[in-house]
Amino acid sequence: TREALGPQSVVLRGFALPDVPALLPAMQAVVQAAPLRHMVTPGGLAMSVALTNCGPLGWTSDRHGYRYADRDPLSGQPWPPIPVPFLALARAAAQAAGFEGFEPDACLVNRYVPGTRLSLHQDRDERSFAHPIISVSLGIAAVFLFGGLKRADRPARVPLFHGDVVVWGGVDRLRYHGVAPLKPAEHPLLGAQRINFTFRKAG
Ligand code: MD5
Ligand code: FE
Repeated sequence: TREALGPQSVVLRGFALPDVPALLPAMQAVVQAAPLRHMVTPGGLAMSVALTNCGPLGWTSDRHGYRYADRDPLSGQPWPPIPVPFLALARAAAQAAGFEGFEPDACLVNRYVPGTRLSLHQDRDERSFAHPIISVSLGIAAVFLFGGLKRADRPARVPLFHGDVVVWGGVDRLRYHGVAPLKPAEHPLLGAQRINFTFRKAG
């Protein structure tokens, strides 16, 4: 099923479920090459979300700011490639939402454990805002906060479950958004965590 979140954003419920058996081992290979880590923000605090990347570009943060980098700052090596099943899923979801020809060059992998949150922000480190963003949720449920174009706009609360895929584009691309603190729960495949893959064309 599909639920419209905004004029050009949609939740595809369970869209990733058939791909989970291929996604999980591929993710294991990514985190083995580029471990999940807590990056520091320009404000000097460690993020509660642990993250890593795959693909030509990876999103990073440190005391100096946020940027996309072509190497993992921990290893000095390029980020691991985007696994084929990840790419196939991102392309299929974009197409299902009406965005033809989406070719991501960045896949951020976020890990949330109970208590982890992501405060309200806009995604604006990408070169162009013309491309959609695809987000895949796995593991325990989260409440996604979907705001407006101004930080003060009160966000809607949207539960996201294992296998859900969300596509944002067009007029919804720069909306403020975040994730409410995760409630304790256990998922049969992933345990007490939520994994999110976020696909972008950043360069
Ligand atoms: C998450 N991650 O669930 C979300 C999924 C991030 C992040 O927000 O920056 O890593 S991506 C949600 C998103 C992206 C772009 C636009 C909008 C939402 N939006 O307009 O609401 O870990
Ligand atoms: Fe974001």
